[in-house]
Amino acid sequence: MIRIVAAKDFTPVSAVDQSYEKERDIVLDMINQIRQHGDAALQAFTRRFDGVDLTDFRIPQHVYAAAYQQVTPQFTEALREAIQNIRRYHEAQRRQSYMLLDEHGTTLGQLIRPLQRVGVYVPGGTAAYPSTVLMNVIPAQVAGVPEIVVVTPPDKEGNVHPGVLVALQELGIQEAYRVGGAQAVAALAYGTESIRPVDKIVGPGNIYVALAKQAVFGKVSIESIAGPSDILVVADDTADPEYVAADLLSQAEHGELSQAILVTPSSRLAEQTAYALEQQLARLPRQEIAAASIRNRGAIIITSDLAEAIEMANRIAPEHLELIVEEPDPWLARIVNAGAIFVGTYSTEPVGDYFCGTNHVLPTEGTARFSSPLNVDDFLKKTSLVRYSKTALLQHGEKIIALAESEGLEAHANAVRIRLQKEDDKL
Ligand code: HSO
Ligand code: ZN
Repeated sequence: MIRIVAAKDFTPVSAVDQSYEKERDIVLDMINQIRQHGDAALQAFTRRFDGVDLTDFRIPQHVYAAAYQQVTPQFTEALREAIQNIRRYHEAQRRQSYMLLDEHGTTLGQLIRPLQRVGVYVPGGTAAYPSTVLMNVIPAQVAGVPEIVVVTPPDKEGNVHPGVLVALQELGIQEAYRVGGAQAVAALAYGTESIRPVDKIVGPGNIYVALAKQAVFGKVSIESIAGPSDILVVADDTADPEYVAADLLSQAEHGELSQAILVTPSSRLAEQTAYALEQQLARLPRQEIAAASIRNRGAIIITSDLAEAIEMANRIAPEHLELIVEEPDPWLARIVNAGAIFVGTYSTEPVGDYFCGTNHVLPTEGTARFSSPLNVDDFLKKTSLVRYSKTALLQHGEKIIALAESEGLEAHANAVRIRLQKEDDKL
């Protein structure tokens, strides 16, 4: 069922086939409602979209303890170990402020400061992923963000996914609200009576959440707009087709618009992977979603050699790139566009989704050409520091005056000139 094509005949299928005008209008109106009516609007939207009437959005403390009873001890154990791994990986991303001193006693610096208040959107429904809580919260914590607030939609009873609650508790998140959708994004951006506004909103969500994040960008920062997940496997004859098929399906099951692609010079691997894919697909609980994804956007691309396969990968700029070839290192060096690279038979993509420590919030839809995995820098900002000395100003003042005058900005020139004159008078 998956299409097998020669590299020259491959045309990529985009996930974005419409402009979402209607949805955008709805979202803009919702944001206005939240800005005008605050909690009252939040309550009305929660009633309409989540089917539950809430007056208190804050997740009460007692539900966390109860959540541990609803997950398995293995889950909690695994989650704890994943937290440690993710923390260790992200701690290596910490940055230092720096200072440059010169002989005139001038100091120029770059100060690194964490954002003060960050909102994390955690999706609900079938996409309620405790792993996503870890991937968004931990880099913020490592950056030193003092206030991290989480929002997540409630179910019809007003409850939140127990795995998500356990994750929040394990990370020590104190401030979490049962609100979701565009209304939650609007509340985080503009604030309501019960939710104070944040400086940045991160986290995946449906199209309404994505459009809302886009709409509030500028008032607050956002990390990116998450598209459907994708994977591209570059493999040669040495790869096991059953492994390759399993890895393709691991991302295909995310959604009908997810993209799973194998690029290989081996037509034998292509045929065998297509066969294995059918076999495995038939046994998957989410086979409808995965099959639709394979039908919509899946492909096996046959190239003339590995060099062409790598070229193709760079052009597609996948979110996840698996490199399963006999000698990966020389090829690795030639990959320039990928969110995350998984090298070798045992680096199957879910290792990164859940456990090894790298972030699973990655650039999708070819945006790996210009953006990076979510990381500690996303939660830091820089401030420049200037400490000019008298000697330096006396030495360089005339140059600054000349530059200011060339721009016709006399007040700029004056700010320097007045100092030069006064210092001169003192002599
Ligand atoms: N592969 C997804 C993340 C995820 N997978 C969460 C499972 N849970 C985007 O990189
Ligand atoms: Zn995944």
